[in-house]
Amino acid sequence: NCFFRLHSTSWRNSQFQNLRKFSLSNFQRRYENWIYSPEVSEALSSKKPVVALESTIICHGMPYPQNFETALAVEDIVRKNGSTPATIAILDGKINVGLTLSGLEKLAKMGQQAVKVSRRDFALTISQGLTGATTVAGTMAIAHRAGIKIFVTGGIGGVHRDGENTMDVSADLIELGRTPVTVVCAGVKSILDIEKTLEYLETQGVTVTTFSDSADFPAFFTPKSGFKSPSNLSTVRECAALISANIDLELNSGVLIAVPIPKSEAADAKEIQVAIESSLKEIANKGIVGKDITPYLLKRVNDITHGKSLKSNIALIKNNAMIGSQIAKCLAEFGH
Ligand code: PSU
Ligand code: MN
Repeated sequence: NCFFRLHSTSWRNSQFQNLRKFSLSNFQRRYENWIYSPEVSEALSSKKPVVALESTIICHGMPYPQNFETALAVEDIVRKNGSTPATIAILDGKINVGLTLSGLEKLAKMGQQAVKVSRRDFALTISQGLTGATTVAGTMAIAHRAGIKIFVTGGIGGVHRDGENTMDVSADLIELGRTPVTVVCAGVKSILDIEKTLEYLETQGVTVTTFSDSADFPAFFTPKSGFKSPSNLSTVRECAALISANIDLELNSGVLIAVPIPKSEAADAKEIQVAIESSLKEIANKGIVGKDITPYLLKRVNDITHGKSLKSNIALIKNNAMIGSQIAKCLAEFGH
């Protein structure tokens, strides 16, 4: 779909649009493609807490209709815990901060037909008028420009296994190094190399903390990865104080808060591990590369575990939404 659009869009038409834009100021040009939902726009202008949510998890991370139901449920949890949800995506070339019900449904039904938009994909997706789902990196970039400081998701990308040879390191890690947004997630999936991911976050200068009494960094489907988190904080208030200090210093780097999945919702570690190993063999055999790797692994792990991984995935993102919304509320009380 994307390939077809690239080669068929009228060149003359796009040249014409570019010429028209010369009469606008840089500022007008920058925001001409942005649409805020009334709810988000009101919250931002009255300095109420806002929580950004990503859309790649909807289009490339979960099947329909669970993706649609989960996206709606997560938005509601954010509201119930005192913040306003801002799901971010690109619809027909426009950056949407906060989606309507129909926008959300369109994306959920499009699934993998939507472009997976990380930092490098914005210019192309917008200039070609395409519809895209933003990754953690993409969502952070937009959230920051919209003035949103907290972003909740399930899991972030990381250093892939064998990444020292393939150089497959998610752009999420570099974005965390250069964009001052806090990402609340359930750690990193063991489809990745968790140890190297933590190492790389350190290199990028990202403040990493685990929201727990224990300093064990979580492994997404399970509360413990066996790798030590650089720090751990056990209250929402401490998390908000940490973010506040990061913002005040203007370090311009991000914060990662890893929230372990509640024990009652955790998946069977061994069953997940077996599913991951066999999915990793499949990508090698099928020659799947680049941005298609993560969506493929997520889907196959879910198939092999007969939906058990999806069930845990939904539970942990809801838990993250609750905590992230509470942190955003507390951060607003600190004046941010
Ligand atoms: N990990 C998950 N679920 C997801 C993703 C990662 O458990 O949905 C998505 C996120 O949008 C993340 C992206 O930003 O995959 C990372 O992709 P890549 O590995 O290609 O950088
Ligand atoms: Mn990659």
